Amino acid sequence: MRRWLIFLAFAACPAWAQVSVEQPWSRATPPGATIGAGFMQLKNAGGTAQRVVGASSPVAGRVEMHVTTREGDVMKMRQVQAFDIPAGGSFELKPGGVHLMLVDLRRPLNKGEKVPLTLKLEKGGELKVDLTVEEIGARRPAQPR
Ligand SMILES: [Cu+2]
Repeated sequence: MRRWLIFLAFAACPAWAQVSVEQPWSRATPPGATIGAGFMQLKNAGGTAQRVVGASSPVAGRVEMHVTTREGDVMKMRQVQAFDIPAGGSFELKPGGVHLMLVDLRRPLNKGEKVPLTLKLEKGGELKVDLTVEEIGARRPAQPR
């Protein structure tokens, strides 16, 4: 009986269900732009660390995970293989920092629309979010949501 209860607890709470996304957003792109960005706050309510190991969106040929580093006066973007969300913690994607890069955009992103995006977690499972598109060059999502 006890073993069964433990099994139920796990079945009802897969690891990926512990991860949530707050304020997913993007920025409008000028005509002809081939890249866009995705920002959000990733939260992990669970007791074990989680990793985002991939992302995809129907509006882009591929979605890369980028970090921004400063080299002298130059800001450079570098692709990474995963975003780590600590147990009980959060991980922020924001302009000038860590972000998702939508590469080979199939069409421009327009202010006010919602762009679907899927995050893939290392421990299995996917998180589907809608990026709210803010104006070109926005530094933060509009408030209130
Ligand atoms: Cu980038």
